[in-house]
Amino acid sequence: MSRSFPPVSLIGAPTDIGAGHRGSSMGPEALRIAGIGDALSARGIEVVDRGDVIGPRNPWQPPVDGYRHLDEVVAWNRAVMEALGAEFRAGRMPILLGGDHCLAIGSLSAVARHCRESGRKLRVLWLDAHSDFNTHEVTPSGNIHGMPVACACGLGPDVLTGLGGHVPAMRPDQIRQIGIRSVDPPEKKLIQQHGLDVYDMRYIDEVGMKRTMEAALDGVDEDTHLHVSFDVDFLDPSIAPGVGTTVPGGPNYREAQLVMEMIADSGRMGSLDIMELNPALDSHNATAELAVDLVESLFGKSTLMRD
Ligand SMILES: [Mn+2]
Repeated sequence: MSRSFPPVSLIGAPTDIGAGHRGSSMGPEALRIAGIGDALSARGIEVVDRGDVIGPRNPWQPPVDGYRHLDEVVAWNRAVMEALGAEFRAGRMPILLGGDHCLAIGSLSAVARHCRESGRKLRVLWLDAHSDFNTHEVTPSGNIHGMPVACACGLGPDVLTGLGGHVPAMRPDQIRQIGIRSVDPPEKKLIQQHGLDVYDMRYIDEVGMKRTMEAALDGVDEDTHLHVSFDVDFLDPSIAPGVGTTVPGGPNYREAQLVMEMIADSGRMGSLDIMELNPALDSHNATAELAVDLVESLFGKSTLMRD
């Protein structure tokens, strides 16, 4: 069994500018140390590490008008968007090594633009404990890593919603959220208003991960660009302690592997974010190593005996 993948570019974005804990700025290096490049090369994939995009330091200030570090968040996301855009134009698959999840505003903007320009359908799989659908009116913290999905759907400050030049960057019906188990009450109301498709842990418990993924991938075809935004806090904290916002009751190791294997089986993944890994909270880089293990499955390394 073999699949062919386009050449891959690793792009680090070492910042915790949108987070409530310091440390995800060290995520890219932890993923490199855990061997993400070699793991993909070993699967026969051509991999280039582009190094890190650069941006402003984290000034660690309180929120202003419901946003923490808005100017810095814009600068980082513009850098991410431009770096990913260059890879798409070169026919390569970007893997964004975060960094906190606010950087998905830049990656989603780049992916949405790429799909508009290439005439491809977009499907985003958002693997996360959180919906990240807050706005400055309802955010409890002002941390912009809780807002990227809302921004992508046009809810947020113009400097972020308009980053890619098209507002909204995407429609809620292009997004499927999986593993959700922590949503603020006003955020829940917004999600319902905008009709976001959420497969929360209750749904997964009731129908199982296989049927959840079949539903989330339904309609994906050869014209679809699948973007996977993997927040490491998607995983149960018992197997992935190295994140700032752990929530109990997430997918276990085997369920997470099944998610990745079914995405691989679709053959349509065109870009990937690996976000919120926080080495300062990890134990001997185990969470980074688990993330690399799961990425190998996303690229077709199967634990199964069948062909
Ligand atoms: Mn997130």
